[in-house]
Amino acid sequence: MQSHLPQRIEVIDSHTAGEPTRCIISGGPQLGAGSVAERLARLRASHDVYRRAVLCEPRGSDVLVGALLVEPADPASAAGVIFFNNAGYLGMCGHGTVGVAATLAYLGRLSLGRHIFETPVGNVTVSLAESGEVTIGNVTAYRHRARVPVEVDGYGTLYGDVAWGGNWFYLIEEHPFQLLIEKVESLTDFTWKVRKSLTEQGITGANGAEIDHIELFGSPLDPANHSRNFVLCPGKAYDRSPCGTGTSAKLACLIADGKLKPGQPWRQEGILGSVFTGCMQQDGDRLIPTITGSAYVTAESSLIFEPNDPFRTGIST
Ligand code: PYC
Repeated sequence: MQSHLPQRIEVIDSHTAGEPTRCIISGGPQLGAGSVAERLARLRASHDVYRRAVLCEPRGSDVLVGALLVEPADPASAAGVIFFNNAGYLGMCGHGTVGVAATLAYLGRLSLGRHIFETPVGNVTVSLAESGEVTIGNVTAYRHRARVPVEVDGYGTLYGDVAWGGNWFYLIEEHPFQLLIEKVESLTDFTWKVRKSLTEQGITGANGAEIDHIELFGSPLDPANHSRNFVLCPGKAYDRSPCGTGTSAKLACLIADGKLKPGQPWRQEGILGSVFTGCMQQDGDRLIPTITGSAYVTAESSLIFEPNDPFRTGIST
């Protein structure tokens, strides 16, 4: 059964390193019991109107990432969370997890220390420090394929790694661009072409999964950092933050190339100059990326959906 929007949905907005997150606090759909992945399947099949109404214009924008809080399957977990954007749903979201932690702390619902959040792609840990800094222990990240060629119209053959960091990424080191905010339009055009070329040429993540994030790397502007990136998100917006899942994918590639050791910090600078500190931690035979960053609450709002509003369910293209 398709669901109908309520008249009001309560949200808290935050930004993490410049990238916004809109967390639905109340008024979300009833998704029943089960794992967060099962509830995402129900949200996608029967309640997608919530995503469009909350995230897309006129109430949202292409840049926003949404976070729907759901009851965790395990009562010992602090929260279940489903992330979404203007184009669809995300497996995990690093900046969004930091934003949700800051939001729950703002509401007095998350204490200092270590907690578990359940996501559709697995459990992550969230450690809230007294400074407000949040460290995520992400799902396992790995490089799926190294130096995969793709033909891109106007650019010839490019090479990139395909890696998982909670979402699928194509990571490019060699490209003709300077990673500067004033070049964002050409960076977006280029990475969008890469994304379409990957799809056309059948280049995918494991089990045919679509690669929906493209990541470019370059030298950092601040010598205290190790690298700078530009990340294109699935709905064609660029990530204002250094991207938590993208940094996790990068850590997996660095480890696979022997360029980083477990426990060694990696300071990833994003296109705005904001930084996530990443580190690959050995946990038995698993490698767990940790990402540290800070988020700030920017608004506490009621979204209103008047019954006669022709755009009450959002403008989606
Ligand atoms: O931080 O993982 C992230 C992310 C994914 C898309 C936007 N931000």
